[in-house]
Amino acid sequence: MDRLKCTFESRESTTVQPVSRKLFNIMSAKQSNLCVAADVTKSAELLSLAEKVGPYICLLKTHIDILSDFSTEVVEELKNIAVKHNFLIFEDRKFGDIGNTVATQYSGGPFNIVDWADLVTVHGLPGDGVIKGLGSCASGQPRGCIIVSQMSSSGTLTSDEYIKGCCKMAEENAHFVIGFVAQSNISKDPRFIVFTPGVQSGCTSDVLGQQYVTPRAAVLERGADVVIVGRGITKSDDPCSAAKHYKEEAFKAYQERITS
Ligand code: S5P
Repeated sequence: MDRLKCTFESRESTTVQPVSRKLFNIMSAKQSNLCVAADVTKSAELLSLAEKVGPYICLLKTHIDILSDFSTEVVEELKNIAVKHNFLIFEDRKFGDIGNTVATQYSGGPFNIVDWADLVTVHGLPGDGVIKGLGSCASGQPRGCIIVSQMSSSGTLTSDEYIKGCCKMAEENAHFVIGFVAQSNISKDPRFIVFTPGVQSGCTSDVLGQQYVTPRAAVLERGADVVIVGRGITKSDDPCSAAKHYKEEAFKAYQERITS
């Protein structure tokens, strides 16, 4: 079974990982493979954006440490909005340390991420202790991680060998790993979900090394299952219509891929 040719619906039954199953289910039900990167710095902005884009997304990605006014109330509110609009929450923490350290970062500090984020990102660099460390904190809650295996930024050090190592790590830890952040078709395994950031229509880069492709190219040429769109939506005059537009483009490309 080639990941690129399978429907999200059929892929749900290939895995027992609870967050993967939930995400495949949401993607099929909402016909959305769009994740919005909610890179805003005020809690009110985050909640207002989540309300606006909620109907069109399967996932909302946060960088919770950029909020200048973080409080536990904001994550409580965010969880309510996620339930209301049926999307999952993904904290892009990019954990990259030894297991013991990431476990305390995940389940403590001001953010207590394990309490509210369905998904988090990890770097493969430390080896699979990072995954085991996070997994040890889940205590029965449905939680999972995504391995950042290949980056969108120019000059990235994610070599082919590194990517292979990340894939092996995912296979050996599939109870907690739900997929990869990547820029190409790095895995055919239908259990794993490929998330591709660096997506924007009508713009190819920013001034700090970010590189963009269109949602269509991400899905059809690079093998993305889920496209991650930040400023293409958050900086638009109308984030609601922009989210609707990206959702439709990305899902149409996915439908073309599975039927071609
Ligand atoms: O390789 C990567 C991995 C990630 S998770 N490149 C990325 O840009 N990201 C994240 O995706 C990044 O941290 C940001 O939150 C988002 C892209 O935002 P945009 O505004 O450039 O679309």
